[in-house]
Amino acid sequence: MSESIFSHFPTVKYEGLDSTNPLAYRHYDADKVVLGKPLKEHLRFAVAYWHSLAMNGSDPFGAPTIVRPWMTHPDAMQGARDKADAAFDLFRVLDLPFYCFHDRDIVHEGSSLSETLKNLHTMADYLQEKQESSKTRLLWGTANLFSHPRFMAGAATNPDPEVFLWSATTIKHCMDVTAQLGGSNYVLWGGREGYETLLNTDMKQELGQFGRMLQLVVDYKHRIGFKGQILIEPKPKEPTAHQYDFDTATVYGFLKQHGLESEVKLNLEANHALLAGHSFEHEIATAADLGILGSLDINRGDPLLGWDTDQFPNDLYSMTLSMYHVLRGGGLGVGGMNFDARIRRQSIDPEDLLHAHVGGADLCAHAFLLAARMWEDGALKQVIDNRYAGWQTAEGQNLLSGKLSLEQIADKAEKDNINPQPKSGGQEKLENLFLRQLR
Ligand code: XUL
Ligand code: CO
Repeated sequence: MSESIFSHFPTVKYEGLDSTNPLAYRHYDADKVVLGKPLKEHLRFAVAYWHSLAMNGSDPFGAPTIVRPWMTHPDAMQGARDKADAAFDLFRVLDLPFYCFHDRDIVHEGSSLSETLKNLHTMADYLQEKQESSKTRLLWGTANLFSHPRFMAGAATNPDPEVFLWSATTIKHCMDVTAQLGGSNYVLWGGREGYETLLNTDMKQELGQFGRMLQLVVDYKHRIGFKGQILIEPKPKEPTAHQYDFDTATVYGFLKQHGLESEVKLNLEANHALLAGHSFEHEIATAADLGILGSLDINRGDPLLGWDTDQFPNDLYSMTLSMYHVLRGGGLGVGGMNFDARIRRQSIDPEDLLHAHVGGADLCAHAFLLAARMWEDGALKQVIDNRYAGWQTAEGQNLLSGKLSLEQIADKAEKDNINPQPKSGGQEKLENLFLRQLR
């Protein structure tokens, strides 16, 4: 176990609103009991290994700017261990309860499938050791089935069955490792599961393969007795022009088609919602209503840019609405809030990572506390209940019961000489009501 770039930082503490310490939590009071349980159990924050430990700041126009010692180690396996040491130091400093990883974040590929899997299991054993002396646990594991060129035409949806085989094998081992480390969830983000042009794509064939892979995953979960949730992470575009798991509604249709809607939930990401032309709260509310709200990837996009910028969140308005719908949906259960966010290319100091997470955790905690207060006082719910109150009357219920045919409804409407009057939606008043509570 080596010293790392994070070893010398003290653990970030909650110091309250009056603190002027930039590396203190001002809202995230982990043990504060809200709605019957500690804040940390509602929020279940996680650090994303790929952004915080593996990302090097390179972009299509320039070389890496973020160079960590483990990235240049001549012995790659020792580099992977040094990276894990740094990861657990970072978790200790941030005092956050969970982390998430892809196989490729924790260790490099070998020269064959077997060697690649051996590397994975070697590092999983090392992470298990690290967890023994840490409070931080695994929120979810996943497989990177998109970076290597073999996946350029997809993983499960690849025209070549050998790539399907490779992917299925990788997922099996990543699920084993996730179970070994006590992960609460296993995530499937369809990296390159999509297409660029119909000139070379048999969409029906590809979606059939995609459904088969998901069924295999669910069957295996039950066979090994994995108690966690299987989660799909929707995203509409990038890297492919047409990603198959477009948004919550699309994925729900896919789950229904394969009879898996009670087996699989969703991991929703704020930036992906934006790319789909939705808001984060829309995606959360939709999933909550469909009973498939699983976990969240917390970040933000840039509305001026059409790609996944994965920035740390800073919009209290949208995050509070999002948290409100998490509460309305009954909370995240064994899901959590993973900071699928990265520091900018110019933020090259280790300390930049700390500021990013402290700000993100505080923003979410602040939003959650505000949403909890709104949920408890019930004013917003009251407005909506009143707006739909007509449906609670005997007449309203009758319409929904299926007892009346279209002809009976038409006869009755005419007999009663109905004359519905427009009513204000009161949007501006409600926006003021909402804004006034953001303090
Ligand atoms: C990509 C993305 C991934 C998933 C995990 O946009 O969000 O990092 O969260 O594969
Ligand atoms: Co994500």
